[in-house]
Amino acid sequence: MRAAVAEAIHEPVRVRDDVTLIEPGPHEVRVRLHASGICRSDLSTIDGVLAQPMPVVLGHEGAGEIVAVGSQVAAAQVGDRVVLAWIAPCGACRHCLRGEAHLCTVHVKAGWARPRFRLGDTPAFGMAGCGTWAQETVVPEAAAIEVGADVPYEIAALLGCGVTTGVGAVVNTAGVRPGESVLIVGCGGVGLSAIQGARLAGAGLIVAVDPVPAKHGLARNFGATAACAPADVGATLKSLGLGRGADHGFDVVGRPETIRAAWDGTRRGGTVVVVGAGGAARDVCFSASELLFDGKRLLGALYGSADVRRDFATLIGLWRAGRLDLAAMVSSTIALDEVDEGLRRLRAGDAVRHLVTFG
Ligand code: PAD
Ligand code: ZN
Repeated sequence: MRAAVAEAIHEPVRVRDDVTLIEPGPHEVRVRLHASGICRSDLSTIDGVLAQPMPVVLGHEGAGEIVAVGSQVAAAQVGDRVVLAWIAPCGACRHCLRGEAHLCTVHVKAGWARPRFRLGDTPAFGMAGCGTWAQETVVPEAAAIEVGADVPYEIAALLGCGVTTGVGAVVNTAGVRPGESVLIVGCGGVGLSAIQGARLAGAGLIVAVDPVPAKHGLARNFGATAACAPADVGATLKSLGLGRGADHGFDVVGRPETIRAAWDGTRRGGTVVVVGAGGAARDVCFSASELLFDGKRLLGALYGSADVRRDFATLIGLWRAGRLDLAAMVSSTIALDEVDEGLRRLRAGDAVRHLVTFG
């Protein structure tokens, strides 16, 4: 079958047609992909910012239908329409039992121990345990979450990463309450989802920051009160009566300076949430004094602190009720062969989400 593969960092992504899959294990399912988003984390894998074992079939934000199930699969059935979760809760580890399903590593590690793709004779991994830029993939049953047959694949795919992460960072990680003020640094697919999350949580003022002017109109469309360039954050907050900072600040870029911008734009006692996925070699500076005396809470929002078993259904409910705009998140749909162009446009900052579709 065909799949888009990164063989080494900084190498161009190649669409190969000699990719094969292992047979699903007893608790695994094989999924035929219909739609898959291009997320910045795919680009960060190619750039070596996010470490992934290679060669890797890219893509981790996908939806499709189950075409085969392992011998001990409990509930999933051939024909089910599913969204793939890149952190699938095992349900039994310490994190799962503590209600921290987003920190479960059981299935992630299994994907590293037993790569599910082959390039000729060479084993290849699936990005973040998924590998959704492929016609088909094999994942644990727990990673294939059923959605109703009424949910178009192009809509369902978005839940696999960006929307769940952005909305979840606001609702689950920060716990934004009605009337509170929010600062969002970075207005890509995840940041715009965070803006939608802030609107859903009933936030008062929502301030969006992005260097790309075209993102400002989009941010306002999704619910931001104001949008500005990075250099203008202080003045914009002040003009809205938030001179001491917003109640909650979100970094949705993942660079030291944007994490700092989120921290600096948050009031004393407020919550600072890191959503962006930065590299292991990048340090962020905080003084010992400010960490204590500013009394801010600094939180990481891995996968929007989501429990996919709960949150995918909640988000679909909001979409069905017309309260979560998923169609507007899609900038374009492209074929697998055009994935390079989608990556180039994401890098240039002109995309919300490009969706790879498989017909
Ligand atoms: P994206 O490239 O679509 O959006 C990033 C946005 O940041 C773009 O609009 C840029 O213009 C903007 N930007 C760049 N520099 C600045 C700056 N100095 N100040 C403000 N904005 C800036 O990416 P995305 O939305 O797909 O992903 C955003 C980040 O979230 C990225 O680091 C990705 O890897 C990470 C991510 N994290 C998780 C998670 O589990 N926490 C999940 C998915 C993605
Ligand atoms: Zn992602």
